[in-house]
Amino acid sequence: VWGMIQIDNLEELTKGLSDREYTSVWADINNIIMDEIDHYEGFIRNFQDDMYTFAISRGALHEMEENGFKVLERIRKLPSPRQVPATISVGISENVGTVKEVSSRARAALDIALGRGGDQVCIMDGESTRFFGGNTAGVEKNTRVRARVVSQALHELMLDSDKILVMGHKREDYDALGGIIGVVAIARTLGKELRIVLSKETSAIDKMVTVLKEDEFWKEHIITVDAAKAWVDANTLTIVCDTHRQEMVAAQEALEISERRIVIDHHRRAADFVENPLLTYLEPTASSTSELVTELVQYAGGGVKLSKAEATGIYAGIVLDTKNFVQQTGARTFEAAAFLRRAGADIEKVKQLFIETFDSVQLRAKMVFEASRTEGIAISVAPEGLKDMMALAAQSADMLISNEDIEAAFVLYSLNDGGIGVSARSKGKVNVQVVMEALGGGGHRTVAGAQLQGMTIEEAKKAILEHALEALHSAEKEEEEQ
Ligand SMILES: [Mn+2]
Repeated sequence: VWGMIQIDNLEELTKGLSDREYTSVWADINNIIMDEIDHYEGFIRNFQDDMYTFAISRGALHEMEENGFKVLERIRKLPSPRQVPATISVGISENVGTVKEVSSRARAALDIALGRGGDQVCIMDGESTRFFGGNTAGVEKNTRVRARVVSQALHELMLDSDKILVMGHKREDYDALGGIIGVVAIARTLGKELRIVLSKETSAIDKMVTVLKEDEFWKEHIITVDAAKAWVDANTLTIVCDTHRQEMVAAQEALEISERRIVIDHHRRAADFVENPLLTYLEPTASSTSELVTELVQYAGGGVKLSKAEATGIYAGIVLDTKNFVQQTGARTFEAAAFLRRAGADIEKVKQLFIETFDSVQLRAKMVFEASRTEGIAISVAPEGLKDMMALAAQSADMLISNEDIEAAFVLYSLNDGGIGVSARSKGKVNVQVVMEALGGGGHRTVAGAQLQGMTIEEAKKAILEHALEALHSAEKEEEEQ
């Protein structure tokens, strides 16, 4: 049985300490580790400040497991000068062929233990992967070390799988898709059966999906939620991007069938979490899942190739979540963007994606948010200075009218000739045709419009509201009389 031990947080433990204090902290930890292996009559060697390799008998491993790896707790309970508990991670491998293989598996097991947040033991015996410990909240480190470790752990877990299913959250956005693309690019090199499941509950990513599907690979490997449920089995490795909430994933049933799950996300930890993941890469300091997977792709090595379309798709994820590099953007965000750009990310294409998606969604949301409501009448005004707002104003009116308490909705926008355009919608009770006709426009009972000249926005709003309330009241009166 071969093993590796790493002290998880020697740097944090000893930051700012004198040499003498450093040595004393290190010696305390070292003694416990050495005693533990001695106790089981094993061989151990310390080969870096924080790294050990050891060999023990099968019987010893068995006993350690029976005892629940008390060594973790003994380390954690050491007095610590900086109030951070010391923790260690242990990777153990047995039964996997040559000494070379067994030692490299031990390294992989250690990476998985670290990837899960450290302070735990991971045992890989060629058939199963078992864990002990992991009781402290993992310290999220703002360094690339973790990206490298996670990349290796991800690689190992993929290698261990026959089938890999990749998904994002329900109603995928560009960041979820960017995460999916990165993971798929890594998985694809390993020759495993691979599927991507999309929820199809949104059209927000359609444009990018269409571009991806120009490539045979993407065309053939995207499946529906139902197909995913039928495809997965307990052994399938399921990788979730851009959410960690079980309720939010694109294909929840498929996720629950598979017992081997990985989460890659940048949102703050919620109470609801994908059940019992093998590996969690949760980095709330990162701008986006797309940024995280870009680093994973970089660490995965030269074999992983991104097509131009794929690099563009991941880049779009970063652009979305950083609102074009102004929000939550760190040095690593730009480094990831630079890597994607070198890989052929097409910035013009990304711009095109957002002209019809991000910008318009935001503008629509703004118009809905800023709507005022008087009884059942909603009125909103498109942001000033923007041209060609007719379609967006109409969509905003559609969104407003789809609310329960709104009977009629009006969205005003600037016309290129200086006039005011009005987009009107009704559920049917209020006849917006009559309202618009009173102002020189026209249309139907539920969909109408007008173009107003020689009025200010305020005057127009006032006039519309008056007519609309009149129409609403007369409709209500009619209802009462019936
Ligand atoms: Mn995101």
